[in-house]
Amino acid sequence: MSGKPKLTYFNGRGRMESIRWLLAAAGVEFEEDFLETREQYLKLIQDGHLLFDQVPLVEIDGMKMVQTKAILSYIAGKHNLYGKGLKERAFIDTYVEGTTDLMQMILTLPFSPPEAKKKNLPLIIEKAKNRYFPAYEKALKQHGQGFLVGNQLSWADVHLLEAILMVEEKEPTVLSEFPLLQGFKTRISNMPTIKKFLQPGSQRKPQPDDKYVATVMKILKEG
Ligand code: GTS
Repeated sequence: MSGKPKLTYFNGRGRMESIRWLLAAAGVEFEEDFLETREQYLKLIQDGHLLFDQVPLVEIDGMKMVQTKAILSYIAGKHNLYGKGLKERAFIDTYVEGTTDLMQMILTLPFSPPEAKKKNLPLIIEKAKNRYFPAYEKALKQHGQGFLVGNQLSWADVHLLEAILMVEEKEPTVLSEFPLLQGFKTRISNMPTIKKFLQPGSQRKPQPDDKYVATVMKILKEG
């Protein structure tokens, strides 16, 4: 056992991608086990490794953790990315929930039928522009510290950058009306650990394609 956290999930973004982002931002090296077959998934269940029969699974510090949010909170707390005190933590949780809601809509898109995909993408971009990004622009303005919470990088910043890049993949000009978010994106992207994660060859995963969707469906669906 190397002592590095071990991540078990499909070879794609999904719910695990934010965990990869947060570990990378914290400068933590990690190993990955990719699920390619339903048999692998069923074996994890049979061996009692998945508390709710679900992935992501992260083996860390002697624990076999499931539930994305619990895993992320643990990593954030362990690596000083979870603010100072209860109030900063409450703000971080609030901002993270917002970006989770936004990213969740994009993550589920490839799994929806073609008509829903076509209809929902413009609605998601509209929500990013009119609901989520104005809120983060305002938060940065009011806080005035270059970070969302406190005066150092937190989980909220890492998550927001992930969300910005995800929406930009769909709509490259989405930040044109948000000058503070543009500056935020440049600043946070250039932090050494994050810069490294954004370079080709890192463990960051590409946008899901049809093959990825088919693999996930095959592994999770019976019959
Ligand atoms: N609340 C859980 C979390 O956030 O970790 C949900 C996990 C979840 O639904 N995982 C899916 C799963 O294992 C895989 S995916 O949605 O991440 O692709 N589903 C199997 C099942 O039987 O629910």
